[in-house]
Amino acid sequence: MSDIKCGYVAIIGKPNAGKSTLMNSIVGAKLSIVTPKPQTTRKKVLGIFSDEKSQLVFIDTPGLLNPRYGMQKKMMEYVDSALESADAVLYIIDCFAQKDGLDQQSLTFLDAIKHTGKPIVALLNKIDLFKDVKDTLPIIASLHSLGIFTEIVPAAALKNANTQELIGILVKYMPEQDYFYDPELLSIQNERFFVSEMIREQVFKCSAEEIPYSTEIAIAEFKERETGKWYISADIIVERKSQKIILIGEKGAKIKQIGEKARLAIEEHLEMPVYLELFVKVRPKWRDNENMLKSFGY
Ligand SMILES: Nc1nc2c(ncn2[C@@H]2O[C@H](COP(=O)(O)OP(=O)(O)OP(=O)(O)O)[C@@H](O)[C@H]2O)c(=O)[nH]1
Ligand SMILES: [Mg+2]
Repeated sequence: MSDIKCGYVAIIGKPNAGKSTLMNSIVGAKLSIVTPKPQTTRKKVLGIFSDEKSQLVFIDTPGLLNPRYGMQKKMMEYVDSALESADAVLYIIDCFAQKDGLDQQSLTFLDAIKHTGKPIVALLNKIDLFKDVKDTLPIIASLHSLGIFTEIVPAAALKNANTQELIGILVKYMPEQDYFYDPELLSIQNERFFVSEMIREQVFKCSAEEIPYSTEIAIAEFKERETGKWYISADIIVERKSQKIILIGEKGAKIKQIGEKARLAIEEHLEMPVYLELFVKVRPKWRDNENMLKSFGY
């Protein structure tokens, strides 16, 4: 039997808790997009942490919610399937937002997770927002009293604080088995996925109200070239004409801003100069359209 410990860790929690930030911090690469807005992550994103003796395959998931659209239903299916494959669940809590104890919705979600019978490690995130770390002690005590968590770890994903301790704890719950993936590998998603996510990240950051939530990205062309710039064109899908007008902006200023920021991120990721073209298209009610969801990879 190998003495390597290896397995899957499902990162679960409410929207905006810091799940994607945590995975990126641990893996040391920007694999999952992060924005200040809730419901940023929509699919499962894998991040692989390896050292000489262990491999943790993290599954970042969309924030827990009660689905209203077909898209949100799919998002919660990803959470279910991540839970299914997990050897341990890492439940992330924004301890600043939940400083008076977990809300009822969180407790309901946790009750369902408990029924999987998997070990649940709580990560009390964003402790940097407290002036005095001691102020987190009552929250830790109230989490203890729930009797759901096998461990409770205070941390700040954004500052990479206490994440080493977390790794040590998670490894304990992994079965003894050989590496699933080449230890050099950080992720298994393809470049098209990263590119579309980087564009979506800029739409989230550069637009307001319902627009980010009504938007999807479809890569239309992805041409790798031996010499010169790679050519990538993508459609930004929205639900209404009014949203298209806002996203394009006066004289195209908004879409230009989104394109420039996305291109810089894509170039850094691909380590290649890129020519990026964006088109805004209206697809009414795509979030409830099974075929369209499928074509967007849900
Ligand atoms: N102060 C502070 N902010 C954090 C920390 N971790 C994450 N954040 C911020 O919290 C916001 C949400 O972070 P994400 O990583 O996108 O959260 P998420 O849980 O993946 O959110 P969804 O994908 O929407 O479910 C971002 O603005 C992060 O910068 C932390 O430790 N401290
Ligand atoms: Mg996320």
